[in-house]
Amino acid sequence: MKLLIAIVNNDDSAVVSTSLTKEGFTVTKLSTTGGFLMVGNTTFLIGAEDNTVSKAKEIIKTCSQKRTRTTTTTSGFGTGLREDDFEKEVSVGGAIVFTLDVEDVDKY
Ligand code: 2BA
Repeated sequence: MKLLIAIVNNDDSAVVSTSLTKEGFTVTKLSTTGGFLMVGNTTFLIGAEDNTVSKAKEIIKTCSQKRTRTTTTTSGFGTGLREDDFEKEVSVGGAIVFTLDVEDVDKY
């Protein structure tokens, strides 16, 4: 079994979640914040059998759009965003997916 940690744009999270569950995946959705832009994104935890991992990744890829964002907030200053990062265009997403080996799963 693998654990997928998928970080997606908030605007795509509903369709990602619906599409995954429709295909039989079990997902946990976390509200998270990107450390650079300091805006909300969504992190999914997905426990998937090895032979279904590529299907889950395909769904996430299909449902996640790439966007351009401008750093118009000063909320990150002092926590990572530097002053010369202000009003800089960055490309965000589609999705970042980490794939981890799962040693064991216990369900009580
Ligand atoms: P943020 O950290 O808010 O980053 C938003 C976008 O800003 C990134 O898009 C990237 O284009 C740019 N960026 C991030 N850090 C930067 C830096 N130190 N200097 C210059 N530009 C930077 P994505 O790469 O698509 O990432 C979207 C979100 O996914 C990130 O939001 C973060 O929450 C997460 N993420 C991406 N890579 C990660 C990683 N290696 N580890 C943990 N989280 C990651």
